[in-house]
Amino acid sequence: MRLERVRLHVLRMRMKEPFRTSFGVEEEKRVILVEADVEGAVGVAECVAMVEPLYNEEWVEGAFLMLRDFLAPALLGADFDHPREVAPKLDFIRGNRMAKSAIESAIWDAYAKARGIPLWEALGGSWRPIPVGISVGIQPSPEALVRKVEGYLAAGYRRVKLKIAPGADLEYVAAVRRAFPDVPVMVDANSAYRLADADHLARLDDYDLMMIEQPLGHDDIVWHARLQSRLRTPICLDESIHTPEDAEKAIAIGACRVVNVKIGRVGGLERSLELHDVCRAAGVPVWCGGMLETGIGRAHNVAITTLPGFTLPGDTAASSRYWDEDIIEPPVVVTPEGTILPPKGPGIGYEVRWDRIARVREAEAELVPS
Ligand code: OSB
Ligand code: MG
Repeated sequence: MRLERVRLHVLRMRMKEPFRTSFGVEEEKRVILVEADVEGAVGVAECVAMVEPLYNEEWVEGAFLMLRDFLAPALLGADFDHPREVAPKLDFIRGNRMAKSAIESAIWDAYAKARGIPLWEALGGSWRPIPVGISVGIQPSPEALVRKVEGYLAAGYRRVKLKIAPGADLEYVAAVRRAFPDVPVMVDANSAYRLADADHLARLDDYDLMMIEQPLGHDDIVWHARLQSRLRTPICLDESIHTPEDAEKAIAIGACRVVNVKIGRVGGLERSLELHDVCRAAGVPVWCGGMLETGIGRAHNVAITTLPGFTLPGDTAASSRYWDEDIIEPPVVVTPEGTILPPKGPGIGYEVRWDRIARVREAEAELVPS
């Protein structure tokens, strides 16, 4: 197999509503799509780097240059037998995992399409309806949050994740718990607390939460272990886990009892499979996180979620969560039972709407072997 051509597309897409976390507000999506030509098949994936480097160190403009000037040139013309060989070829470049993931995941899609099999099958998953939840941004008041959650539960979502931050935590969680005593609820702090807040965070133990995601530093593992020893609520790590080995370390010292898998955060599908395997071997459940993806990123999330270690509902909501008009056909839909049915067609299994993409494209680049 040879990577024959790479095309990059930078899109700007209006989101239905802004998404507020402890680190900022996302009002508009800018996203890089990567197309990879392999064996006459064209694979596609998206780069989940955000407009500003607030979730991690990557950002859209930087990721575009990373892909154009380093990653595509490193892979174009290279020979490989299987997409699992792609990730190691990019190891010589430090970090930049979201950019790496975009090109690697596009090659996986091309590989599956060339063989006429679904991406989930190429990844070793098995078909099943995937239970999904929804991530709810910080709202202006606890009452507003309860109203939002009510709507999402009515739409079928199986669990809700509430974004929290100092000043928007206990009261908000209490209001949701009071309104919906039996609904699976979790919270995500996106690194908004310090270890000194342990007593405050321990008060969350009263609300029977599935887990608290990334309460402490984005680059911390050790203090999370210290904190976990003081909480009944399981800690889930997101930002701190960049590699399968990070997860091994975190699990070894008791820093988390759950792991969030984001394909982009760990550098692609191969690394996601390894992360899944490490957690599964340790008996630690994983679930698939989200990065406000277009349908293309959502499709990759659906595929990885078919692996057996994904035993908790993920953040991969329906296309309609953020988009009036998604760039795939059909859109990702959530059943009234709160599941997504993985498509059975080749590759990601959704058609890409290039006509719609052309209307929201700001820039593009085409790269071929030199
Ligand atoms: O921490 O999981 C997170 C979105 C952007 C950046 C970080 C996170 C999130 C979400 C949203 O929680 C998940 C989604 O709806 O895609
Ligand atoms: Mg998170």
